[in-house]
This record gives sequence, structure tokens and C-alpha cells, in this order.
Amino acid sequence: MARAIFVLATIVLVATSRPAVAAMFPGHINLVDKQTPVGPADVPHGIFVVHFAAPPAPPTATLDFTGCPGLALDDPQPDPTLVVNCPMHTVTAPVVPVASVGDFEAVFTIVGATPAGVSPRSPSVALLSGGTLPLGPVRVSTYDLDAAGGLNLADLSIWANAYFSGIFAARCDYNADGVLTLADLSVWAAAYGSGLDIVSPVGCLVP
Ligand SMILES: [Ca+2]
Ligand SMILES: [Ca+2]
Repeated sequence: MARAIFVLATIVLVATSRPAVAAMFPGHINLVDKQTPVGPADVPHGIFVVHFAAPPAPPTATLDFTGCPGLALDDPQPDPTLVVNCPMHTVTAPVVPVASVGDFEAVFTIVGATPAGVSPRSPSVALLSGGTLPLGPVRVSTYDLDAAGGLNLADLSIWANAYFSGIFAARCDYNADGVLTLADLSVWAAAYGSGLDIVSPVGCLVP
């Protein structure tokens, strides 16, 4: 009964606090490595687009990684339009018009990793906002599972340990279906095989 009341209250709260900004975004982002110390990032395997139906559109979109303890973020990011605020654990992108469809979008490809010693089972949910309005949670995974040497067999070993442990590890769930399967390994292998993830992130650690 208490649970039912809580759910009902949550629905009412969401319904009454729905932001005026209409946004569409994936529920998941894969953080990538980069090709050289200054980039570029592996865009094909990490791009995350927030779509705003205008008007109104906020000036920026921000991912807050406070809910991803131990995460390493590249600071600065290779994409010069992305602004890292390391003390606040955020990455902000500009919202720009999309001429072909007449509305707006923010585009992220974020270089980030899970350092060695940080469990891939660590909490891993970012919060997306448009301007100052919260838009919703975004699950976060990282191809690079030791934040060293780009994508390599050490990451594969960590992924395999998580897989065979039978315990879900959000940082390893690359297709965001809530379970670790060989489909996730296939996504990782595509990034690894692309040769676009050679250098790990440096500069900012989420505590
Ligand atoms: Ca690595
Ligand atoms: Ca999965």
C-alpha cells in the first residue's frame, strides 16, 4: 500500500513538474577513448544527441556525472565545444539549431573511462539537464575499463571477469539492456577494432 502511494505520488509529481522544454534523448551513453593525446574522440562509438523541439530550446545541455563515482573524464575534451567542469563533475554542450529540420540539438561524444581499481559494478547514472531544467537519467558505460593504454586486452579481461561473475556491471553494459551478454562484447569489439580508441582520458576524476 505504501509503495502504491509512493508510485502515485511520483507520477503526480512528474506530471505536475514536467519541463516546458520538450527533449528527446537516449537513455544511455558509452564513453570512449581518443586517437591521440589531443583527440579526436571515437565519435562513431560514443555519439549522444539530445534533440529539442523548438521553441523554446535551452542554450546548453549538461550531463552531470556525480552519480558515477570513480569515473575518469578527459579534461579538456577533444571536442572543443564540450566544457568540463571537473569540481561539479559535469560536461556541457551548446544547443545549436539544426537547419534541415528547424529545431535544435546538443551533440556529445565524451572521452571517459573507469580507472583500474574502480569496480565496473559501481553506480553509473548521469543526470541530463537542458539549461537549468532536469531532463532525466542517462546510464553510463565505458569501453575503457582501466583508464590506461586506450582500448586493450586489459579492458577485455575486466569485461570478461564481470561477465563470468554473473553480477551485473553497468559500466560494461554497452547496449544498455540491463544484462551482460556477448552482444555487449560485440559492441566493445567494434570500438576496439576501429582503432579510434588508442589514448585513455586524463585530467578529471569524479570522486
Ligand atoms: Ca584500457
Ligand atoms: Ca547488455
